[in-house]
Amino acid sequence: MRHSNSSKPVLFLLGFFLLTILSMPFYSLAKPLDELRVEPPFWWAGMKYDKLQLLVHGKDISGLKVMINYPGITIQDQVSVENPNYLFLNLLLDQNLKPGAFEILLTAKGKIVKSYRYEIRQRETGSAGRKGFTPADVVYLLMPDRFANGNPANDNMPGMLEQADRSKPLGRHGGDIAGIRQHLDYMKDLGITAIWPNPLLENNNIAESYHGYAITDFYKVDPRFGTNADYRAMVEEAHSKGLKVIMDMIFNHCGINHWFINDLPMKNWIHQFPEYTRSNFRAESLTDPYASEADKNRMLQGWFDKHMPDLDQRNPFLREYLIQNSIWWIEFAGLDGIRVDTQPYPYKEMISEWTKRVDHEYPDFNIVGEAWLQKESMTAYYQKDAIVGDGYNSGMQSVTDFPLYNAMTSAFTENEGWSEGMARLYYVLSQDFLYANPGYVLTFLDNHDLNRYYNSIGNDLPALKMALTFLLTTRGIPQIYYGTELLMDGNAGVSHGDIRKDFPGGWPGDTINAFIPQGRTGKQNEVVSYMQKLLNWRKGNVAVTQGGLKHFIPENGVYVYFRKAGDQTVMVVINRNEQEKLVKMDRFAECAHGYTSGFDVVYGRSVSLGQEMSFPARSATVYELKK
Ligand SMILES: [Ca+2]
Ligand SMILES: [Ca+2]
Repeated sequence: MRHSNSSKPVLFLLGFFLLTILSMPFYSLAKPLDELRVEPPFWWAGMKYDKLQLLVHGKDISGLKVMINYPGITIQDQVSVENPNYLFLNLLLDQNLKPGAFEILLTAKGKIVKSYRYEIRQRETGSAGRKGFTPADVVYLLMPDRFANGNPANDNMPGMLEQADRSKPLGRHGGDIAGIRQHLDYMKDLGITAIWPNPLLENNNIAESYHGYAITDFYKVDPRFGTNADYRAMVEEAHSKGLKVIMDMIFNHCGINHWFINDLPMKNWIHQFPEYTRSNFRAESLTDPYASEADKNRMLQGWFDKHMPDLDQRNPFLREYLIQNSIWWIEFAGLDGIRVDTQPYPYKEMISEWTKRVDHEYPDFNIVGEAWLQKESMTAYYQKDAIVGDGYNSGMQSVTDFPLYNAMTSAFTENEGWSEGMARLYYVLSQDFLYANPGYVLTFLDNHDLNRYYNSIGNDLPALKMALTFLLTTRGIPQIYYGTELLMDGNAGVSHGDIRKDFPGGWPGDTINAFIPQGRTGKQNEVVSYMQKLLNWRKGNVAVTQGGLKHFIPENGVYVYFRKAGDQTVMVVINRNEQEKLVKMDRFAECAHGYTSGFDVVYGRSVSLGQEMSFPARSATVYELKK
């Protein structure tokens, strides 16, 4: 049902009426009969996109007439839907719209029944030109509940269903935004340049609310993590230290206790079934030329989990709601990037519309999609300007590189073979012709859903160092999961709690404080300083962060590759063998020709380049080549 209130005489009369009541001194005393919820709760002047959809929620409001009197804002239409507790307002925003505040009045027979004070804010200077994360960044993924508890006073909050209990692997442990802020210097010193916290928005669920992926309010930070203002302050503080912040967003589902799930605007806001129907989790069906509709629908429409209703992004009101929500957070919190959860699970048309809208407002922004897919071709399909597939363009510059992740889990520990060991890396990278932009894939050894890498490789420290070196010097945007530097060990098969352990020292009273060298073991400090060297060096190295890649097929357990930009060349040699290895250099002449020495970036010494060079057992060597 659509109502229109755009006829001119009506507008004139309304305007007159509004001017009259707004000038009355009693007006500020008029209290709404009950609370209205309006989302987005405020907006900004000077956005490029000239429309704004407001979701208005309140008891029995659908028949009320909405009035707004503010220069630069026109109500295009107000829409009632199936549920009488909703109104959707489509507003037109004039390019000359100025910051300020006004009342959204809901009236009946000329009388104000409810009102909401709406605000048009001033954008931050340079907001539209913000720079997203790039291959020059290294992303640190941390689980806020498990990283650091900076404020024990917010561990339990009124109205929140789950209480903190640090003894439960899947319980809430009390980590929060204050904890992240207290350790920004730790992350900066480690050498990472961007942080990706798992979702921080409200998850008011009875259990397992700690992970954040069952959101119950898209506009509110969970009070056990802090406030919206705390989120913003965290971003500001991170920026002041040269760190970017990437927000984790979810468009596929929300939490079963989301306020709008408890009072659905319309039936097709979510996918509903006669009985609980789970997704088949077969993203392959979406690109499979022989896929049945039944399989595709089950994939797209089935619920991710019992407590995660599946949103139907074909619903234009919901689609707009989600798109605006993401733009609201970019603008409000000052984000540098978005990581979008379960990227193939929402309708792909919504994803491409969303990325277009984000790109329209923020042309240099960046988004990484979680595409948990086994094949390079499928991963490539979900990247912006994909050159494989049916012409679909997700508009997403970055996608998670699961094929390389899979290869890395065994490349440095299993025996070398024709297609085993480091050949796995070679095979994955050789498929990069499928990608529109292979340099922008997100590469990782593990994350919050996967076995800890140290676990995957059987607690093999030299293998970890080889893997980290590879991760930080091959193509892509590296992502490191918190605790990798502490050799955290954990198996997702045991429990998700096992791969999401508390960072020692993050809680008051912790007996070990691994944030400082004195609190770490010798092995942990060895990894931390190894990472510090590579990460801090990487920041300024154009060859690795922007340059081309040329590699040589792994032979006899040795993998050699070069990164080159302009006159900067980096040579990486990974020797998997149990013994030191002599390597003949003539094979690499096309890359090494003309260079006379290499500066070892980890050990800080120069070596002359000879006909034959020796590389230590089970190690990776990174040389900056010099003429
Ligand atoms: Ca806390
Ligand atoms: Ca879905």
